[in-house]
Amino acid sequence: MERLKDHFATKIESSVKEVKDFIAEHGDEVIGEIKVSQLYGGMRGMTALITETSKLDPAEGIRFRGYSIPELQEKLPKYPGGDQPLPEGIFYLMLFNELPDDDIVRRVSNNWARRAIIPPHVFKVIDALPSHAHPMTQFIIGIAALRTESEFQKAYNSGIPKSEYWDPTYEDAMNLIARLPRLAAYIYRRKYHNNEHIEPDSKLDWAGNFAHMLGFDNEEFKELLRLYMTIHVDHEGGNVSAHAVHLVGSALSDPYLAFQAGMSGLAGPLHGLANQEVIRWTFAMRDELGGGLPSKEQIANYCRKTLNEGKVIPGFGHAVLRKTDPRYTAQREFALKHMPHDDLFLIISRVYEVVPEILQSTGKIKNPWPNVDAHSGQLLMHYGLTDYDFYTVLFGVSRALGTLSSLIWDRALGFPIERPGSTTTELLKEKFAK
Ligand code: CMX
Repeated sequence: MERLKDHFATKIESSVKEVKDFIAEHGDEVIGEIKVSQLYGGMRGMTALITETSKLDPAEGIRFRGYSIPELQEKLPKYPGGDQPLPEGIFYLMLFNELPDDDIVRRVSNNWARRAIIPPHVFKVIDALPSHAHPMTQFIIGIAALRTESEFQKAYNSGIPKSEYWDPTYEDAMNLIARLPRLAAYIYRRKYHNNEHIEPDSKLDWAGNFAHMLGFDNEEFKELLRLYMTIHVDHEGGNVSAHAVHLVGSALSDPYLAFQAGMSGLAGPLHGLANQEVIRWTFAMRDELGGGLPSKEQIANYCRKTLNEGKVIPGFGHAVLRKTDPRYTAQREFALKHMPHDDLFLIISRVYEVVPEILQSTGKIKNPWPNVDAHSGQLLMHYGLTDYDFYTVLFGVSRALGTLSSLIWDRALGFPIERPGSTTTELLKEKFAK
């Protein structure tokens, strides 16, 4: 067995015992109540899942295995000469619950580089799609085509016992993570760069190589992608993409099927697609106002118009968070350091000054503050990645790290098939009429 997997195997027994003992001692205790309004309201605030890799606090934001984003920016290993964390590090932290050192991160990098082989039929499947197919459509179909490589499927068919499910899940997860940058870069170069593809450079780190295959060898862009790939990994278990991966995986659908389901959720405009929508909305505003930096009043009027048309202002609001998303702040700091005078950054900053008050004034929006998607497009635009309908694919590549490390733990801990109950309005009415 390889060293990383070997190390993971040593963690399983004690974790399984810990969970078993905990359930034996506290299994009958109550952690909350469910209100009727929550059944109709997208289960907001209802703790119903175990996701070990990260926890979202409404007031403070995300913590990965207890560490905030600024803490991780300080503590996780960096690329030589760089100052942003390497995504290999946050993956290791989420999966192993240990902070990695430089050596371990290099091992993860090398491990993924070895696994990053995509069979030719996957490219043929992508090539069969019309080039106008949305990049997320191509990404989801590419993941489905990669499923021919599933180790879990093979192992299940050969009758592997339940106690070993985690092993082929680990293999599939690691292979998929290793291959996604290549798949995403293929989609990008096919759609926007005349099908001119760039060979991987296995000497680079995972995100650096991804930037290289996309066609961006600028060191600053590579640093951006390392940050981007780190902060988008995970947002506890209840968001649509993470929940979908967990739910579909719970049927023992292999990681390719489970992750594909998650990506179908991420492609929705209220979730990950918001990163493309932010740029679309901002450009439409800029164009309507005649270009340049709009005044606060112009932005406010444009926001009111958006709301009056019954649309959302993309990049603002959150189902859990009740403050500015620390992932937004991390990106804003990157912009302040590297491009404080960028035209689009000035617009995004001014939008940040105007939108919360307008959203608050509607009286119905629980969180008027910006989320992760309000900023990411501006940074990518600055370095020339201007094809914004590709942005959600970048989010998706990163989200693999959190959702798939969680899925490995789901199998290691032997979590059952997910099957919550449902009821009907009629039955609820009857219940409360009594
Ligand atoms: N613009 C306009 N209206 C908004 C809004 C926004 N940015 N955010 C919330 N609202 C509205 C809701 O649509 C809802 O309206 P109705 O009562 O008429 O249905 C009302 O305010 C209350 O919503 P909420 O409880 O504050 O927010 P939800 O938990 O229901 O939804 C979210 C959360 C993110 C879907 C929502 O804020 C939104 O649509 N934001 C814009 C899209 C976006 O940026 N999504 C990305 C989120 C991060 C990610 O997953 O990537």
